[in-house]
Amino acid sequence: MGQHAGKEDGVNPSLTADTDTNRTNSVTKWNQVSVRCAKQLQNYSCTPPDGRKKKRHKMCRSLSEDDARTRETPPPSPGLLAKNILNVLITTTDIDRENRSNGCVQSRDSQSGQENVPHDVIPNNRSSENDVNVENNKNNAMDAQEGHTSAATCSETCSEGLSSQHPNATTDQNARLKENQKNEDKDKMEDNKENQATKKDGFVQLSGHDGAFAQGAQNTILKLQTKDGDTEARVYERLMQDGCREVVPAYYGEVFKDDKYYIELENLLTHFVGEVAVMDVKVGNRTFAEKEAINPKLRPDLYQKMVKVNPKAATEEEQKKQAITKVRYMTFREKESSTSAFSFRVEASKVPGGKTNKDLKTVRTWEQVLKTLGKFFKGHPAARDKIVDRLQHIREKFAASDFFQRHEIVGSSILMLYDVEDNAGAWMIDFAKTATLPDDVSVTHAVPWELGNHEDGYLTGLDNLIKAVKSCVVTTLEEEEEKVHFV
Ligand code: I3P
Repeated sequence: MGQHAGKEDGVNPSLTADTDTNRTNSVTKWNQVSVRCAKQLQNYSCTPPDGRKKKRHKMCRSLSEDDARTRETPPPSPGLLAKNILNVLITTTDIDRENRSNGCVQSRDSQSGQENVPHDVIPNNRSSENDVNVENNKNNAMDAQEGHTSAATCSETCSEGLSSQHPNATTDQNARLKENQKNEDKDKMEDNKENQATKKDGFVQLSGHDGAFAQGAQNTILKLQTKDGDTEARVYERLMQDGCREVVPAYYGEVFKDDKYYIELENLLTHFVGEVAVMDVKVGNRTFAEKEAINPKLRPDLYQKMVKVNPKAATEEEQKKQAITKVRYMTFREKESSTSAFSFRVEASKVPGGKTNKDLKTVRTWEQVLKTLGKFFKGHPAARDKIVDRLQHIREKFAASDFFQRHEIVGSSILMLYDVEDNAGAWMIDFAKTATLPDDVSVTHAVPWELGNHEDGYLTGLDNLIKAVKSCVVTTLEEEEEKVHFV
């Protein structure tokens, strides 16, 4: 499923090194899948697999590995069709274009250029004084998006020309051609791998750490939890009791499988038919936990990631140390992207027939954001309209939620999906860094963050996202077809 798999950082203070050791020992003996279903909390008792679970798993049940459970299909969200997961993996080529276009509305008013940001877009007032010139990278990112749907055609054409050495080329040119050929082949292999993974696994992983998801039961996916954290499981448990329940994937409990802890979630693809377009948007003006803001640990890996995005970003001191702190990296990412200005950013997207596009780290201006969204909804204005309605619904639910009044939401995403029939939906996901507020703190979710105020800018980001989705230019399918005829 196209869930963003943010790595869980929340450390449960009740877990000690000892309990972890106990757990590792018992884990090896425990070759079964253990599941605790939220619904069944009151009904089971079992021997927990380890110390950690002793506290958490008052009740759970064991299932053999091949016990193919079938969850009840969760109640479909308004306007969505609940479909069997198997259908999801079949590419629908026979599209009823006539029907689809009937539901289309004309493109709405467009916005171009950051200067033209609508007056009612809520700015994030955080300082941008360290902004650096990243025109090249931005352009690269936009180019990459442009090539998104046509990448396969392009690479076929190019690789034909590159497959043999050109007789008139210099040695250097030939070496470059060879290198390009190698890269093309690598890209193709990765595409194949990705498509195979999608078909085999029944879900699309847009972002997050590799291997963060596994296939669950028929209508579910498993999301990996880190060994020391159960934050996300606790959050989902509480959300299942909250007014926001219907705007997050249904939660079915914790699963222990192949020596790893997972949470079992509704597979959102089951609401759709054929290949699905998926976009992951990280919402909020802060992407790191408060404790990370004061962590002085220097990380060479993050330095490397930073200079890859922008080779000019490192200060002299950072260049000497070849390492930066996590907060430096995360704020760098916020400023390079639209997070600093608009409190949301597109993390990744995938449209039918295209490969996952993660090259979006420098999509920063309002114009770039609108262009990215416009490409995502290309040919599907009706789906866009439904998503606008759904985002507004999420906003209402969020604002009225008891849970979100008492929590800061960091690193959480909204997943937007639609299919060939213009079924469309959006859900809040990724709660690994969601934290309960200290008793004496309350948040508005709509003002800039300062250390200690726990603000996350979630509502600001959501409001801006709604405006952006509403105002991006989305072509109709007919317009797309006309373009093809005239090329
Ligand atoms: C990563 C991304 C992840 C973050 C990870 C970053 O950067 O922000 O959300 O994990 O930190 O490296 P990028 O998107 O540029 O790849 P958390 O959400 O767990 O903080 P990490 O390197 O500490 O895992």
